[in-house]
Amino acid sequence: MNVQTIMTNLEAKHPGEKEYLQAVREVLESVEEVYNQHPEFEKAKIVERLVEPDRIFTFRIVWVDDQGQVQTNIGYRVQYNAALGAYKGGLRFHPAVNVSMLKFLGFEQIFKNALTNLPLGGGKGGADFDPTGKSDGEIMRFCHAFMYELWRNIGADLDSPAGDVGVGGREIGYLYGMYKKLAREHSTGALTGKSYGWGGSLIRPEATGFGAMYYVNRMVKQVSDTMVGKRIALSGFGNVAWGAATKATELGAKVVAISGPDGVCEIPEGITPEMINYMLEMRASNRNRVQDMADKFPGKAIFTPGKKAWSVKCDIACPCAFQNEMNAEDAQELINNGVQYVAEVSNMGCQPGAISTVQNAGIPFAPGKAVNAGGVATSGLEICQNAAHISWTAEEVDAKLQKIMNDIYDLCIEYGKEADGTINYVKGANIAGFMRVAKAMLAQGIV
Ligand code: 2IT
Repeated sequence: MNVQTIMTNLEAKHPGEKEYLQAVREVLESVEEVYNQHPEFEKAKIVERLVEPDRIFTFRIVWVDDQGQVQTNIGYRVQYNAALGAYKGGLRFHPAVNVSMLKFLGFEQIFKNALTNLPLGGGKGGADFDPTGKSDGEIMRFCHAFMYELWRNIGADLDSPAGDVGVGGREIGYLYGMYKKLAREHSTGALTGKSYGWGGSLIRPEATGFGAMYYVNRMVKQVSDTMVGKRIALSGFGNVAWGAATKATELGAKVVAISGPDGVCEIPEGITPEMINYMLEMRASNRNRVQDMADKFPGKAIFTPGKKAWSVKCDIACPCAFQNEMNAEDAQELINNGVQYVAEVSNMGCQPGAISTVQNAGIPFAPGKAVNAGGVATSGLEICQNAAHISWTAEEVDAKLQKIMNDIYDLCIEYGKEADGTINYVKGANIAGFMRVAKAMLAQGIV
């Protein structure tokens, strides 16, 4: 494989799909050397097959808003790769959703799911629907209309969507309600992130954030350091940031910043359990404003409009909100302020320039597909429970999640250790995930 040749062809075939091309380039650059030691990969054209999704569904969604106006949106499901299992990955509702975004997320999902060592293929979907300012009734009608189109293409052994940005427990409930009605079967494995009591798994809401902090805890231990007293800056205030803030605080760290599209809240004394709880209300309100935290906790949370979480002095920086939310200048500001670790929790949260700035400064950087894999891993555990018609305790799920995150961490070390002893977590995660998928594709022949 020659990465440049492949990228030139892809750029010509998929002009303008910037995020997709960025995600593919990162993986190919990581695996190039190992790939070229395996002539059987080249012969079976593994990379050329892997970069194109198996299929993409695009559909129109119509619904009626609270004013009685007819609204039209576009929905998608990218079924990327099923070498390791049925397609699995979230649904994103956000106005910027397009094919390129879902292709990059789906591509990342393949390797992330492979890292969990559970039988999960890769997929992603969503719609250009903006939940900001929508009423509960509007959310329900939109979710129902979305599922009216999607339902025939999903199923427990076919494709199992979950939440992502803009899709949480409430949305999964509405989506499942319509799925069940149309499919005429209570097949809980067709969606994950369900509420506890009708097929949902305990710990799934917390899992992405918990898993991320289990991983960060290992990064810190790697250099004989401790989480106790560490100042952590998180971006976002959604489900992922909420879980991360909970576990970070439990591990003795201090979350000193959360952020939103409107600016950043600095929390000099560290986030409190009351504030962590309030994050859930902020998300459910659909106001999409982090300033609400400062209004609710005056003096404890200090709001600065227009600033990112990366402007706050911290030891550990964790993007938890959206792709490309940290650029090279942000990374430099963090380094100038003494950051010691950067762990990407959001998918592709850091721009390539941010990653190289951090790595070149000798600061450990871990990529989203490893750090945030606890979310989809726990979705995999939810599917296991659904298939067996059982429900594990929170302790049981958490123990399995911890084991999976520890195993992912060990894999990243195994494949990412450089000759000089330093660890390239990006390379480690990409090679480990890729090898699992490539070997399965080889074993299954040319399909
Ligand atoms: O990015 C992700 O891994 C998710 N949004 C969760 C996917 C899942 O199927 O649980």
